Amino acid sequence: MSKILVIGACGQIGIELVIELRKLYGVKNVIASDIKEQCPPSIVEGLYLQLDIMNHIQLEEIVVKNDIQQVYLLAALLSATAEKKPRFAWELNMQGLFNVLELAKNKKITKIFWPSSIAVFGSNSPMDLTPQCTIMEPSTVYGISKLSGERWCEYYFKKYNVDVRSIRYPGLISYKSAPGGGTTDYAIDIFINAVREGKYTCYLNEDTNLPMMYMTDAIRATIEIMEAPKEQIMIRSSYNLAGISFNPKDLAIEIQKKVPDFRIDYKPDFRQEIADTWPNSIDDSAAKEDWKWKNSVGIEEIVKKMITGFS
Ligand code: NAD
Ligand code: AKB
Repeated sequence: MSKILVIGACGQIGIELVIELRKLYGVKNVIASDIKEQCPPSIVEGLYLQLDIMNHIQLEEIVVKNDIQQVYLLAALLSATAEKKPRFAWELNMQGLFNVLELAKNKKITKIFWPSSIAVFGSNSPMDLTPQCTIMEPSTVYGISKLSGERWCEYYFKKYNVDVRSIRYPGLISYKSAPGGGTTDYAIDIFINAVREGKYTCYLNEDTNLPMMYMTDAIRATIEIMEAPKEQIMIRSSYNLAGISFNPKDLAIEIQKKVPDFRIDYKPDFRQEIADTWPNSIDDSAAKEDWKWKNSVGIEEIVKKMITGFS
């Protein structure tokens, strides 16, 4: 079997994706890579390579030497971190994508997964059930890089027949690995603090609704879109994907059902400004129609899993 390369494998999504891909395709067929020198213990049983995605020569060497056919490109700076290093974020988020798209254009690999985000939308987009195609004027460097990336993915598909597939992930919730500097990270931090301290100071206002999803659903969606027959993938920029939507107050109320003494207060910081430009909820009917996407984990189950996970 030809091999799969996951780039950015040590991150929040990468760790769980590598584990699932290895279950499906075999440990020896899924190579984990990241700029980090060492990989986390949970993915240590398979091959791990240190790779800087900015280095296209090293990337091509790894791809050719290991007979890689599919690449999952996860390396990026997320919204909050990117605002602190805008130029570097732009370079990493764009150059990394170009390096992988070029490999496919030159027929060194056959399929790419590259994630976009709800950050592609902006304050002029409809906030509720944000449609697949609508006004998109992101105001963060992260959102600008994701929207540009989407346009390039579609361009490489149309011009060079590159089989690139993409999802606009909402905020992802998980306990197996730490989040990487996003605006939606409060929905993870809140659980760590609820379990360990019984209280949490939230950096978003109580009524800030955002689209969210439990990690297992996001991983399933990722594998499902990659497994779908080519002709079912009608959108080559990126698909809207919806899980559930809630705000910090809703989440705190759910947590109090399990941790009755849990207390929350609110001290909004710069991430509030980012969240205010993102959708409250997402219309993912295109993903449902084209490759039969269906979310499965709701808020009660998320709270149960997260509290158990951090206890
Ligand atoms: P993360 O920050 O947790 O992980 C990113 C990984 O990339 C890290 O392990 C980091 O070491 C690695 N990396 C950074 N620079 C690199 C380089 N030059 N070469 C190789 N590796 C490098 O991010 P994540 O949450 O796992 O997100 C993965 C992707 O999914 C990103 O593109 C992100 O924009 C997208 N996404 C994530 C979410 C979410 O909620 N986690 C939501 C929407 C989109
Ligand atoms: C972030 O908050 O930056 C990410 C995302 C929604 O893209 N979680």
